[in-house]
Amino acid sequence: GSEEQLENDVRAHIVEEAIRVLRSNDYGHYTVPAQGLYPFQWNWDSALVSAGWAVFDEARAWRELEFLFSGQWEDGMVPSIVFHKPSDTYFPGPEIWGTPERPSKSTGISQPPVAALSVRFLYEHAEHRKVAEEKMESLFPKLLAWHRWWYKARDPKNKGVVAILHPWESGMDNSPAWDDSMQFPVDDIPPYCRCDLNHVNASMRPTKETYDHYLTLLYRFKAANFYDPDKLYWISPFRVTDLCVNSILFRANRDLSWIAQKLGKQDAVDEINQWLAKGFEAFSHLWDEDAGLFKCEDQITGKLADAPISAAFLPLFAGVASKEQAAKLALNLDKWLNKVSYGVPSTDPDDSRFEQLRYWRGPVWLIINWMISNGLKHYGYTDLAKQIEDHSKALTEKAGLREYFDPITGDGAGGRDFSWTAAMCLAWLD
Ligand code: 9YW
Repeated sequence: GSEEQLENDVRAHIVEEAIRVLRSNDYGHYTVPAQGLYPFQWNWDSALVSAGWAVFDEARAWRELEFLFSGQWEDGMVPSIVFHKPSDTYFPGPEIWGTPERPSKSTGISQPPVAALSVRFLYEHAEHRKVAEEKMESLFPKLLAWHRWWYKARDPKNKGVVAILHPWESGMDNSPAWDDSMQFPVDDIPPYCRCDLNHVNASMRPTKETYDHYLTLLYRFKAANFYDPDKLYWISPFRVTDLCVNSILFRANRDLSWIAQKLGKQDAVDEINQWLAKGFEAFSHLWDEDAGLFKCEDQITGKLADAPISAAFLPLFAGVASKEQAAKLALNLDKWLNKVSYGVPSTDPDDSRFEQLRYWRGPVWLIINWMISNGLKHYGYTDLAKQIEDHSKALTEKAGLREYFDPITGDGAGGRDFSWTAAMCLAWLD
């Protein structure tokens, strides 16, 4: 009917907008998350954005991933940010991670390992099969080296799940799940000026106290022989089993194993399958039966972080939750959705730490919505998956391609013309 036609027109317009946003944030070989606010190549942003590019420019999509891996360290780590070109609109930039005399080419920490998922996505959606095969083959050893790095550098105790050593590594900077683990004393750090507050209202951003802790970690890691991967795990006062990184790593391992299989690399398949088996076992310790949710764990105190956050649902995306766990998660998610107008809020709205506008403490993020909805579908919760998809569409129709959204009012917040939100409209909500 005409209503459907109208909806189609609206979506077609958003797709055009999304293409415009990716093109305007395109620096040739990489896409910045947003002009001004985030002027470099961010790791998981780029991997997610490559799926958006894939919809209308396959060659450009591959280039995004190749350029991300041009920043890979010798030990396999792929940094959270690669500083290809200078910019003075972001803090902490290359001079802080390195030194003013010798600015760093990248940060010294990583981010959720989405790239293997993207390689598989690009390969499966490729029209240029031959090119895709070559690209997949050349990216494979780099992906494998990165996943190996996670286990070597971030799981030296062989738990089967990896630690993040900085909230920035989770991608969920100021999640309430870190509150207890961030109680370590702040060092006497050099004075600094935050650039983010030039772009976005302070009420939507992490607090000064949180930033003091971020910087304390950064300077301690730098003092450890410039981010020595063998040292950081042991010296970090922040060491957490994060559900976002671990769910994505688990899923990425499944995709990497699939890729290895395609390429006939049986040794790698075996190695990855061992990670999966160990990971499966380790995830069961992150399950909170009373809450019916997965929880992050502080590896220093051994305690589960009680905060109910949206990453609690990501084990569905990983495919690591049991049927019973999935049923409880779906029940909880349904409750959360009934408390807001638009889901999925990044913290349970009933929790005292919920803040509807402050970054990862309440707002809705489309990339997380995509992962949760994808996971729900996999477990057969199609109605719930559809509801999240509809909310996501409604948000972009109401507020545009913003960084994140207020779950109660549906207003857009944070950066504008945001690349990964655009990519989700192309690769998921088309
Ligand atoms: C920062 C770019 C990044 C994302 C993170 C998000 C935020 C702030 O922006 O980080 O200073 O790096 O929390 O997930 O990759 O969009």
